[in-house]
Amino acid sequence: MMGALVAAVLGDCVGGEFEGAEEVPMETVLQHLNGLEDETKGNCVLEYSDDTAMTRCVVQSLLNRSGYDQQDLARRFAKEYSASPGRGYGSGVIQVLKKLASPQLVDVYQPARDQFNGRGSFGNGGAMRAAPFALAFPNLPDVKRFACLGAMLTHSCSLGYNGAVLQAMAVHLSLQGALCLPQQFISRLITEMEEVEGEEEALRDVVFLLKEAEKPFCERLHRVRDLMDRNKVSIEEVISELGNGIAALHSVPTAIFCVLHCLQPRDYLPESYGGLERTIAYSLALGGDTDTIACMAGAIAGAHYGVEAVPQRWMRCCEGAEDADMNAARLHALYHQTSQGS
Ligand code: R7I
Ligand code: MG
Ligand code: MG
Repeated sequence: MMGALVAAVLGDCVGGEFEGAEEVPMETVLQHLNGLEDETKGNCVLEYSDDTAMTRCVVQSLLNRSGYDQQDLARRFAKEYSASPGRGYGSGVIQVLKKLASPQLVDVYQPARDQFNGRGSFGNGGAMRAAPFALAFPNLPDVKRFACLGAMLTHSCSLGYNGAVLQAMAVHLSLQGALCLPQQFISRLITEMEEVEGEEEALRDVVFLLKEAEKPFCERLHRVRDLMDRNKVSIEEVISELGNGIAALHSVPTAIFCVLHCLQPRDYLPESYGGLERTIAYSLALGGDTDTIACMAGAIAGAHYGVEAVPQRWMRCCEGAEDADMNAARLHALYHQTSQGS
């Protein structure tokens, strides 16, 4: 369970180097990762970005309020942004965060609804911070519900908040050991998303939103399954089939694929790497929104492999990794509390 939050921070910190790069040769990725192991460099510090900054707000809010509290979480997002605005936030979400700071605000979901001419953002900012919901609630319906609401504070388009629901579910199932049976894992996600995307509001958004499939996340998850079944898949194919961009639809299924693909050793990755290291390295090699894809893949993989699998040498370099370790333990306690209460 600690693994999920720690590996998410790791993905964000090490992925920051390549965010927005079009193509990243694996060699460059491995060099970057090897650099973290270089003792002579002293204290290397890779700063975390908005992905971790907002995840920390979710963690703190869940802990302080012993559950989901929209007012409290909205206030924390706004406060965090105004304290450190330079963490690389998406250009749209900044407007929301400024409005959330207003003490006159009555409906904390309203600023998100006003984005992009009233359609709401489809960015991956809701999904990138969804992991703590998977850790805090013992049953899947709660995980889905609160991941969705937590995302809607900034992302009111179904393509934005459903990405958060999918990411939180992937982490939650992974925590329960579901990645031991990868085929069943992906099938379960598809079944769950069939239901989520069947909801009326999601359909309306998507139809309005142009050429997407009727159930866009389900369609992408089917592509993940097809790619999984194949022996050899090139990075180019992964990018063209699943995407590596800033939209939740073009990054959450991609992150899930990274984890599944790296369950086995791959000949282009060092033999000394365990699954968690493979997952992060592979996520970076896709280029595009590397910090966020590595952060989300890291959360899912970290839940599966556990905190013991996180390389100490990498962890030492990443701002906020120690905190994540501590916070995950506290969230775990909340989980037990919630499961006994219900
Ligand atoms: O989703 P969001 O919080 O951004 C997260 C990303 C991650 O990669 C972070 O690491 C950080 O780098 O940013 O922020 P938003 O501003 O809501 O969405 C991100 C971007 O997606 C926007 O700036 C837009 O470029 C684009 N976008 C849209 N464009 C047109 N129409 C999101 N929604 C729309 C839309 O509806
Ligand atoms: Mg970021
Ligand atoms: Mg990013």
